Amino acid sequence: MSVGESFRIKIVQTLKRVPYDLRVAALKEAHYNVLRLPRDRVYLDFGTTRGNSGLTDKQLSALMIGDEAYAGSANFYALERVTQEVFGKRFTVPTHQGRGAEHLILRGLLQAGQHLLTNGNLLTLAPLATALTLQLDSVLGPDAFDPRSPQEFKADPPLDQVEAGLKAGGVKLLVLGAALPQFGGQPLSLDNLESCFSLARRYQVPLALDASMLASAAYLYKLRRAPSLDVRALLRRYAQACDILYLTGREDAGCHTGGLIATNDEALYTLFRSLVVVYEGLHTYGGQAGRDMQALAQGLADLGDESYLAFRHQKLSYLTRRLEEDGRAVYQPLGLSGVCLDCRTFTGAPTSANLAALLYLVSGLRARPMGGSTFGRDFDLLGLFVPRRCYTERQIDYLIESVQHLARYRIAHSLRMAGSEPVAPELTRYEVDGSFITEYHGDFLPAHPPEPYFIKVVEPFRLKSIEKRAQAIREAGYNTFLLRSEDIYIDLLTDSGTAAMSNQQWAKMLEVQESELGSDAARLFHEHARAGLGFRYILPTHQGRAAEHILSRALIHPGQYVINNMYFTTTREHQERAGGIFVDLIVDEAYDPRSGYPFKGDLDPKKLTAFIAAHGPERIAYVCVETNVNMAGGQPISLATTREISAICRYHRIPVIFDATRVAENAYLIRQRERAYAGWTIKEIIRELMALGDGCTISAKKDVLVNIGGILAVNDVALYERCAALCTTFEGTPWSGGLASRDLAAMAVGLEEMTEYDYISSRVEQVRYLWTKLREAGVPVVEPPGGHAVFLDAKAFLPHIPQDQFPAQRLAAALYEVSGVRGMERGIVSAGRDPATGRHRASKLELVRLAIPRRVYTYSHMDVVAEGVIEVFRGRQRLTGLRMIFEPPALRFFTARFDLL
Ligand code: P70
Repeated sequence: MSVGESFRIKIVQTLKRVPYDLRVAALKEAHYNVLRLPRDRVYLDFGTTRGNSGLTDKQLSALMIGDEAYAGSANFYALERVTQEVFGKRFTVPTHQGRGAEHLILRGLLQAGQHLLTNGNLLTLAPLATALTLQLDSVLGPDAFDPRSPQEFKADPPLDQVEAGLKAGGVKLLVLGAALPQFGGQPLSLDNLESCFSLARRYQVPLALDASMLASAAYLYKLRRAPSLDVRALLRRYAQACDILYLTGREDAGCHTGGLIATNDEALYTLFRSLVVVYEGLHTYGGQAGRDMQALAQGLADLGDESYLAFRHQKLSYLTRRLEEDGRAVYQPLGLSGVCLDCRTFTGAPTSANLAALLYLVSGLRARPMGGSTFGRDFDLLGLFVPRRCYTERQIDYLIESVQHLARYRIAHSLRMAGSEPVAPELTRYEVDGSFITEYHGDFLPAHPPEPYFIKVVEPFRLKSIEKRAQAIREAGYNTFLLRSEDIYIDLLTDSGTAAMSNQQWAKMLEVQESELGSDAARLFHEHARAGLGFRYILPTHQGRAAEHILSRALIHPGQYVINNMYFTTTREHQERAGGIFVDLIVDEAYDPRSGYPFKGDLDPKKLTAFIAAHGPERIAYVCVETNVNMAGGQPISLATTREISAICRYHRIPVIFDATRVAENAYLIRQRERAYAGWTIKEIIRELMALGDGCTISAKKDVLVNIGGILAVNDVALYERCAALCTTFEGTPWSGGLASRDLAAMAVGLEEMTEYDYISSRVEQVRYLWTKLREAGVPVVEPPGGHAVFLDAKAFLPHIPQDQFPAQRLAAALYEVSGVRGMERGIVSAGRDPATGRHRASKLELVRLAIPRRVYTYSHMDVVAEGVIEVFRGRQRLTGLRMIFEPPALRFFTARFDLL
C-alpha cells in the first residue's frame, strides 16, 4: 500500500530551475561552498532541515494572531501552556533560537575552563563552548562512526564513559541531543537517557536535553523498541528524564525561528530568567516576535502527530532504498533528518565538499558536505537533508536521479580550503586550480518532471476508520456532495476553487488596496484578462455561473436555440432560465467512452450546418463552445475544428461564446495533440483560440488558480453595456463584480501562472499519471485522458446495475467508503429531468469524476487514489443499486438523497 502525505498543499512557492551558466557563476561567487549559495540560486534545497519546513495552516494563522506586546504577550502564555501539556515542564523561557537557549544554559551553569559532556550534539554547541572557553567532551560509541553498523540508537553515549566523566569530577553539565542531525538524525534511546539521568543525579550534575528533534527520536523509539506506546506519551517520558529541556523551533516543531528552555526547577528558572533579559529579550518574549511564539506553540502542540511522522519515515526509507539500489553506501540505520551518503563509494573518492559542488553544478541541488570538524574526527558524509512538509516524492526522485547522474562527471581539480578552518562550515571558502569539472553533459529531464513549485503551507488531514466512513456516507444519503470535508481523506469532488494559491498570489493580495470603485487590483485584473484573452471588454463576476447568468440574460431571446458542445449543468440551467432551448451538437465520439479520438470536445461542423439550415440563423441566440469539455471527460476542442465552427457562425452572424473555464488545459492538449501548434506557447494558443469567438465566460475557480472568481468578456460594446448593467444589478460594480479587491489581484496573477508551461504540463501530466495507473489495472476509464480529471465509466464498471438505479452515484459512494476518496457522480442524476416530459434524462454517459485540484495533491496521493479505485473494482460484484428518496427541483445532484436497494 502506498503512503500519501498526511496533508494537502495549501500554498505553493513557485520554483524555477537555475540554468547552468548561472549555477557556474553562483558557485564561483560562493567560493565553491554550496552552503554559501543564496536560496534563489538553488533549485531544490537539501542542505538542511533546519528552518526550512513548510508551515501547517494553523501555524500560518498563528503568525496572524501575534500579540506583539513588549511584556506579558498572550502568545507567551500560550507557549507556556503547551510546554506544560506536551513536556510536563512548568516554567518556560523563550529564546530566539536553539543556540540562544544553549548560550543561556552554558553561561548560567558553567564557568570558563569547566567541562561539559555531550553525545556528539556539536553543531551549535561546539562554537559556543569555544566562545565561552569551556571544555567540550563528546562521547559516542564506536558504532556511531561505522556507517554500516545497524545499531539503532547511535546517539546513545556509552554509559561507562559518561560515568567516568562524572566520577572524575570534571564534568559539570550533561547536554544530550535527542537526535543528531549531522548523522542524519540518529536518535537517543529513552533507556539510555534515563540511565544518564540517574547517573547525573547521583553526581549532582544537571542534565539538559536538546529536544529539537524529540518527536523524531520518540517516533523511532516507538518503532524500534516500544510499539505499544504512543509518541505523545514518549515525549513526556523523555522530558521527565532531564532537568532542563531546550529546543530550537526550527526542527520538529516546523518553525522558521524561535526556541525555548523549559524546566520544573524554580532555581534554574530564576537563573535563566535573569540571563534571558540580557542576551535575548524580556522573559515573556525572549527575542521572538509574538507571532513566532504562537507558531512555536502550535508546532509543539502538533509534535505528536504520528501520521506525519509515519509518512516522513516512509519517504526517507524510500530515499535510502533507492540510493542503495544504485550502489551507494548510506549511513545506517535511518534517522529522521535525511540520508547521509558515504563519499567513499563514489569513484575517485572525492570529498563531500567536492561532491556537493558537483551535485550543484549538475542539477542545481544543494546537499550538505560534512567532513572536517563536523564529527570531531576523520569522517566524511554528504548529507541529503529533507526539509519537513516541503518536497514531494517527485522532487525526491529528482534528487535520486541527480545523484545517479553524477557518475557521468569527473572532477578535474579538487577544491582546496582557502585559509585556516573557520568556526562554521557555512563560512568555509575553497579555491581550485584550473577548472573544477572536466566537461558539462547537460541537464537531464526525467519522464515525470518534478512539480514546478514546492510546499509553503499545508493543511493536515487524516484517514478516518472504515466504520466512520460507512456511517458518514449513509448519513449523507449516499451523495458525496453531502459529506463533510473533515471526513474525507483525498478530496477529488471538484477542481473548482480548490487550488493551492502561490506565494505570488498571496503577495499581490496583501499589496492591493480594497476599494469598491476602481481599485489598483481592478486595473491589474483588467489588464491581465484583456491581454491574456484578447477580448475588448471585461467584467469580473463572483464565479462562473454568475457570468453565465448575465450573458444568458443579455444574449438570449425567449424561444431561441442555444447550441452547445455537450452541456454543463449550470450553463444549461441559465440558458433555459433565460428562455433558451438547449441544443447539444458535440461530435459523436464524445459519447463513446472507449473512443480515443483526441478532440472529443469538438462541436460537429456538419451537425451545426444542418441545424442552421433546418432552423435558420436568426433562431439561434449563440453558439457556446466549452474548452476541455467537463462532462465529456475533460476532453479538448481543436483549433482546426473550432476555426471551422467560427467561420460558419461568422458567415451567419451567430455569436460564438466560449466557456473558457479550462482554456489553459485545453491549450496544453492542443499543443500536445495538434501538430501545427507543437512549438507554440500556451499564451499564444489561448489567444489564437479566443480570437475565434466573440466573448467568453470563465469560472476562474479552475484554470485561473483562485478560490473564488469569474470572468465575462465580450467584444461588442452594446452587449457589454447590457452585461455591465446586469452586473451592477446582480453582482457588484463593473470593476469589482462583487469580489474583494484581493480576489481580483489573485485572479490577475493566476491568469499569468496558468499559462506557464512547466506548471500546466505538470498539472495535466499528473492527471494522465492517475489515468494510466487505472487503465493498466483494467479499470474502465473514459479515453483518452482529459485535462482536469479522470472519469470512471460506471456503466462498464457496474454493468449489473441498471441506469435508473444510479450506478455512478453508487460507485462514488463505494469509493468513498472503501478509501476515503471523494469523487462526483456525472450521469443520470446530474442530467436531471427533461422540463417538457418530467422524466429522467437518460444520459448516454454514466460517469464518476475524479477531479484533481491544482497544486494540492502529489503523485503519492495519486498512488493512494489508484489503489482505492482498484480495490472497489475487485469487489464490484457485491455492489447493489440505489433508490432516490429525496429530489430537489433544480440541480438535483447537489442535494438529492438515496438509499441502498
Ligand atoms: C466543477 C465545477 C463549474 C463550471 C464548469 C464549467 C465548464 C461553468 C462552471 C460554473 C463546479 C460545479 C458546478 C456545478 C455542478 C458541479 C460542480 N464546475 N462552466 O466541479 O462555474 O462553479 O464558478 O459557478 O465546470 O466542475 P462556477
